[in-house]
Amino acid sequence: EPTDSLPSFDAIIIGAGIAGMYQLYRLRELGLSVQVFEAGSDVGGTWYWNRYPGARFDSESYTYGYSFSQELLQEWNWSEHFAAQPETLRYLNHVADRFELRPHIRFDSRVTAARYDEASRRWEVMIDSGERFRARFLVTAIGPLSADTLPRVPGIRDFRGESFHTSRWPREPVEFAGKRVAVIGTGATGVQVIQTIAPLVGQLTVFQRTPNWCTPLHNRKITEEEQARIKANYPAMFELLRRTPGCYIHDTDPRSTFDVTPEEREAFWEKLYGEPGFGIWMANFRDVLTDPKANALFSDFVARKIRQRVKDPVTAEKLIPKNHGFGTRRVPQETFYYEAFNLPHVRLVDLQEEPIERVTESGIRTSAADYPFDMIIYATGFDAITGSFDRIDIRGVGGLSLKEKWAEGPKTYLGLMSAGFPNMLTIVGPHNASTRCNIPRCIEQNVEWITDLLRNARDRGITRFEATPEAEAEWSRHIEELASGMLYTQVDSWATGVNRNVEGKDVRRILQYQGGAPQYRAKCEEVASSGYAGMVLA
Ligand code: NA7
Repeated sequence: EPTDSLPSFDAIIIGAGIAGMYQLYRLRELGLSVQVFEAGSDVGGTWYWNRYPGARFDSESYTYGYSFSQELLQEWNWSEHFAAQPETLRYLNHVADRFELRPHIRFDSRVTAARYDEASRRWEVMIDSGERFRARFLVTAIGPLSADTLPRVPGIRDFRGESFHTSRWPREPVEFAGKRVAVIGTGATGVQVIQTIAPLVGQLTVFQRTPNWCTPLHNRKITEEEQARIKANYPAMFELLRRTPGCYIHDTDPRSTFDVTPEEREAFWEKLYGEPGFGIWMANFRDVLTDPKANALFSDFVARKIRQRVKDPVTAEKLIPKNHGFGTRRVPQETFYYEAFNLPHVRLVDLQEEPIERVTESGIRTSAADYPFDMIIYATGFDAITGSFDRIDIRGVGGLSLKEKWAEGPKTYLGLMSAGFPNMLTIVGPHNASTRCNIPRCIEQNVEWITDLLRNARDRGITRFEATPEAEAEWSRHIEELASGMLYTQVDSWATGVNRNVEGKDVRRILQYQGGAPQYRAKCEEVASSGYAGMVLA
């Protein structure tokens, strides 16, 4: 088929999650013709795919919803301070219906390739049916944690029981009663699954490679009174979220750990441990995530909590991280996680002592034993931040491959674009503040910045824009500089791009903007108001 007869749009958006839906809303408002392609059968992205038992927010529900519509804010009632996945998916469906987004979204359509054509200054996009489409602008809204990964061990396909990756959980109900269940992985996902299914299963075996520092979520229902207060307070709350580094209601404590007496310190940490949400991570003393001594003291506080909550001292020691400090990896939020290990039918297998050798027809074989199972749950995470890009064959000017360009680490300008890939924008891309953020807040900022750029392009008749290599190099320097004082850069995790299940992803890279959302927002605004410095518009 000749290229110029392909269905053509002003913009193509990849993904109909929180980011893609909002970008669609804004570009349609601008009067552009927009087509969204979504791999899933419905809207919701992360909340469409992650239906595993126990999936829920770690952000306060009312801080997470979209902020762009007063009507939406006032009409939606969150039922809990930290809503569970089914409620969030209902919310996103409500948004899609309310703003009539579905007619512009094509479901069950995974984008496999995108190629920039210089002659026409357009992108050509291919989906898994083989169909092709064209658009002036391409916006990726493909999620930082959407490319799921499985362990690189033999035999995964041989297993005869049920097996699921948490982010590919079936839509039909899964029965647990009486079953012998394995969970591999103890990240934020594994923790939610384990604490939820432990009381339901016949027998639970947790395969842990690295323990994490988990802290209590303290979730509860929102009362009618609270509901009214939340709705009346939205403007002030969003003002606060604009000021805090991660757009949470929790703001860093300006004091150092060493400004106070040991007694005051202990009392403050007790208070944080008893409060809901991420305050313990984000509103702790300012040096807990940067000063190794402060970090060690607080890690010791949490270790004592774990020892108090887990009855068997051997299991307790295994659940306490030894090689990384508190908060240097994503902190899983839990309810009953540590107590689950006190149940007689729950056991912990430490993969540092006995690594998995293979999956068999009937279960899992480690170097020490054969464990029989009816079900294996892979809570093994994602090829984070760049993985979703690597899975699409994206080609820029002269056939340049994005995957190859980013092989040693991403190169971007503002985390929103990459030189050599004109007219392409990356919501929640690498080097963006979004993955250190209460994500919808940073998504809204990304989307609004992109919308302003495309409005500008439309009004000024601009058909091509691209970041300059110099601006990109400068941004990379800035990113590295911001990350340099942070303890998390010395630890393997998805945030540093390490995933040994993926070829070539065994070295740490700087993938995130560490300056905080307010500073990031200011940088983006500066670029826009200077007439897009660092970019060539033509
Ligand atoms: P994470 O946080 O990347 O956790 C994945 C877990 O799976 C982690 O405990 C890994 O151990 C473990 N894992 C991965 N591969 C293997 C193999 N091959 N063998 C044994 N164990 C393995 O992903 P989540 O889904 O929990 O959370 C992702 C984010 O989504 C989360 O931070 C939230 O922000 C939302 P490891 O630590 O690598 O030793």
